[in-house]
Amino acid sequence: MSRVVAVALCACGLSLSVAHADGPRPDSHAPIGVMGDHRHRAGEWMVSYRHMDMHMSGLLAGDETVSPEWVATEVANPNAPPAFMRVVPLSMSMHMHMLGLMWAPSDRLTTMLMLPHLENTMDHRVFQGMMGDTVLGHFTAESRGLGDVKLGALWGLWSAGEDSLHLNLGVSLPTGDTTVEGTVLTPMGQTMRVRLPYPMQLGAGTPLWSAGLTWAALRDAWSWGAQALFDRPSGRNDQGWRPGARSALSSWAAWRPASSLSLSLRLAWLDQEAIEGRDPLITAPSPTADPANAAVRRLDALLGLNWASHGGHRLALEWGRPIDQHADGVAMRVERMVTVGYQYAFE
Ligand SMILES: [Cu+2]
Repeated sequence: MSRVVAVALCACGLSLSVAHADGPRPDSHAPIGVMGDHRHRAGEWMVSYRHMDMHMSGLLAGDETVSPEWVATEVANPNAPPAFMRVVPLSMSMHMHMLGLMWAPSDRLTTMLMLPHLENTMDHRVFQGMMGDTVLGHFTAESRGLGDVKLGALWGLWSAGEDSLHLNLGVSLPTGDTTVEGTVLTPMGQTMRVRLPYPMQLGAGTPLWSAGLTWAALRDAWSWGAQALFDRPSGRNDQGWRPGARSALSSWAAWRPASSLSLSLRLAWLDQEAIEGRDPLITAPSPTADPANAAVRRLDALLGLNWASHGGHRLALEWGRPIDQHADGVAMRVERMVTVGYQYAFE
């Protein structure tokens, strides 16, 4: 968190020093958690770096918070035996470093490339034997590496004054590993090396197609916009599963207290469907190893800050937390998310 505060203070300090100059509008880009939100002029390039963190803690069944003991004694294991989920995730941290490249061959078309590197850790509580709520121990699983590389195109559909609408098209390539292993503790007290559950895998193992629309409008001290994005997997991967379809809706408004600084509020809705198929090597008696448990819905509220300089440099920060979340089965509860980013545009 201290890194986040440092970037925020830095951004504020820099904005005050150039507050009376006329640079690019900070809010001509959406809050930094939104991807594919802006196009570039013909011949313009942009490189970017984002650090995205998400922290999950506790468990959700439907709309209710549930305890690890309840999961271990009441939730049926589809890979039985054991009959119940004896290995219960307590918390998960997902860190993503993402390098981005944008280039506009024309005023109408901007192309994008995104390279993600992921670091995931998940803490577990293991309950002893086949039943009861005696705790046997704890372990942490980790995975890290390249995620799925994404290619995108933004096609201008309409613009009038400071209002614009574009089409988002993209494909993510199956560059992330779907066979990541880790060392786990079993309810029988053995330490084993196994393929880790779905949320710890680094990619989809199959291309995901995405399509959407982004609308943005700028006025004097205000701006606002909205984006709808839909991801669909092309088929099952070599391990026998595919991620569920994903629909994301986002809308934001930003206010400029100074010419180079904007503050934003965003609401983001996510609908993630269940995994289809299953990997026969993912068999842990754990909620994260059941493909049905990937189905979640969430509404997040996020506060953001954008700063833009003359020379094409931008810094941005966005922090948020869910205001409503639902799991079709049993899922981890999202606590908070933070994105910090740097962008540099040049010709
Ligand atoms: Cu850009």
